[in-house]
Amino acid sequence: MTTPHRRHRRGRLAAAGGLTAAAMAIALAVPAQAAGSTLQAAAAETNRYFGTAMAAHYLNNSGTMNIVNREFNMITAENEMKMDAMQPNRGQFNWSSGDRIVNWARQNGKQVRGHALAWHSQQPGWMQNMSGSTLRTAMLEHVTGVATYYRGKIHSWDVVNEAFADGSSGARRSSNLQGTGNDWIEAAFRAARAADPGAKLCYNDYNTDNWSHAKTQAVYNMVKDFKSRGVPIDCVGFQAHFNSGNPVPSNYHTTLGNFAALGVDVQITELDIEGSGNSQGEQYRGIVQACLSVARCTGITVWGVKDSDSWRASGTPLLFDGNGNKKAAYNYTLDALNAGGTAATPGGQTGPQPTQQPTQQPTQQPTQQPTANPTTPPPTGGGTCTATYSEGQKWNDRFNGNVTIRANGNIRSWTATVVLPYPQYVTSTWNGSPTWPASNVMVMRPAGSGALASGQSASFGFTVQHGGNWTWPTVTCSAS
Ligand code: 9MR
Repeated sequence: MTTPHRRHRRGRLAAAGGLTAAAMAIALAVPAQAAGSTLQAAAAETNRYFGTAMAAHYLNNSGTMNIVNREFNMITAENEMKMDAMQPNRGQFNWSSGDRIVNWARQNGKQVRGHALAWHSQQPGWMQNMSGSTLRTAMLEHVTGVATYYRGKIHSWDVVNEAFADGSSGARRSSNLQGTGNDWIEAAFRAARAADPGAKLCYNDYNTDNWSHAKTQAVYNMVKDFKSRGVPIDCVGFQAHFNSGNPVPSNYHTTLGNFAALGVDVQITELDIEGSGNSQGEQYRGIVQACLSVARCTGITVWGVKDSDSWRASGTPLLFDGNGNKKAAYNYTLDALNAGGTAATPGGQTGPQPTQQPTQQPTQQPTQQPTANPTTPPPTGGGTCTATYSEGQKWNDRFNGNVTIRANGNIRSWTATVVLPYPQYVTSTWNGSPTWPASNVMVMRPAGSGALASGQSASFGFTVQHGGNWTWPTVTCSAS
């Protein structure tokens, strides 16, 4: 074995532990000169993951699987969890191909990016000719069915994939899903959140890398709008498929940073760059550097292992050649990861997790009612808010929930969105003014002015008829 023992040991630690806090703490504690000898170990030095797409046929190739196991700690199924694979006949889900990949990943300490819940492409035949409310219902049933089945096993879901048009229009892509109404994307996100509150929910697209492109701006504006209205979005995926006609833009760090500033994680989700030699390597380095310059750029995934497995094999776009040898692009990538950068600080999900709530008792909150502070309204807004759910009283058939809204910076007002998992519904509310954009969504606004100075809190509450589902509702908050 030619690898120095110390370096080898670090790689194994990160591989065995995935992104556990312990593994990261160990990785972060290692001096800079002890460079990570694998992609996952080097990425873990700045608290990031390094992933690959994986097709089911990789499992039959031990050489490829050795590379996957050694180098990567995040797995995306290349095709096996798409709509056509998951629900080949309406109402009849087929988990077998997705399970092979998810199970292998979990058994080997890897995390999983789910790809993709709703997309105009790779729809099963029965869905392709659907339209209107029939399609909307079928799409939501698909999102709910798949996200529920994989609940708790997915790090991030690509909830909606490629919904914007290319070119200068900045418009949505026309598709059967778009034809069901402009709100189809947010409906998909709400359904995904209700089905798996623990997964980060991403919008994923390509040609969104250059900050000055209309498509980039259009996606940015959608995410900004979603955040302002409390639509549950946690991350934006940048596919990052590049070639000579579509090179890595020099302003990539600007794009990633601007999206992150909206309050979402950003992830490079399908990286491949056609080319060879040093020029290909330099472009890979540019991507790594852009990600490492943005704290909320939390990980990079390449779209396959060996060039020969790529969806565009003739462009030799990946990090390993057809024999599994490391290319120059691999070395550039590893070196750029080892050079370090801003440590990643992933955001939490915008709604609390069911298991995280019991410590936050509503009894702590009465002194922080909105009525306690209307005499000192902040002069300006601009802050953000955090919504925290806490359990209230429980009965056989219903429970009370309390939500604390805390201002981070002065805010003029706030809006909280409560998403209820099926079949729950709200029977009463207090200390707020509710509206109902969907049967399982309550939007709560302050009964009074809603102004809070930085650090101040307000609270509201509600009673839920749970119908046997004891999962707590998820709550998000936006401020003005
Ligand atoms: O790599 C995937 C390829 O095997 C499939 O034939 C193709 C079908 O659309 O999808 C490829 O993956 C795509 C991904 O799901 C979404 N972004 C673009 C990827 C490359 O086409």
